[in-house]
Amino acid sequence: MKRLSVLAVILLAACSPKPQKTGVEVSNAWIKAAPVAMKTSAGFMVLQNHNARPEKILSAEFSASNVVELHEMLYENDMMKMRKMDAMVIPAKGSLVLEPGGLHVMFIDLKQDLKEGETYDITLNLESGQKLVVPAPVKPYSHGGMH
Ligand SMILES: [Cu+2]
Repeated sequence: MKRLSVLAVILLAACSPKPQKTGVEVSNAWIKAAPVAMKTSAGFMVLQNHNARPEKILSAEFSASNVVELHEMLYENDMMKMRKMDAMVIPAKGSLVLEPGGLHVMFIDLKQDLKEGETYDITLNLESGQKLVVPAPVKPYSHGGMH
């Protein structure tokens, strides 16, 4: 009987669900290398929302530029344009990809060169009140001036 209850405990432990991830997880963050004369750069990353409700990025902070905006790229009259967004939504139990040619965190009026090998924090202010500090390495990207 004793042996049985021990076995039951072991089985219970093995079958109990793994601790569920919560919150927003960030991966593959990077910043486009740019000399200060270029004036602008952009940050990219993948955001994974483990929560059962959507999360919103309301704004972002970056120490190496005077202005930080949330941007999207879109085609309008056959022209690639960038547009400022009021917020970015990370779907419940879903992900949001910030990548060249799409969504990005826009850094305007750079204060300094952003050189390959450096790492800067991008801070995201979420609707839930959480401040997400994302360390992002600077990487070269040579596909034109647009983000
Ligand atoms: Cu932009």
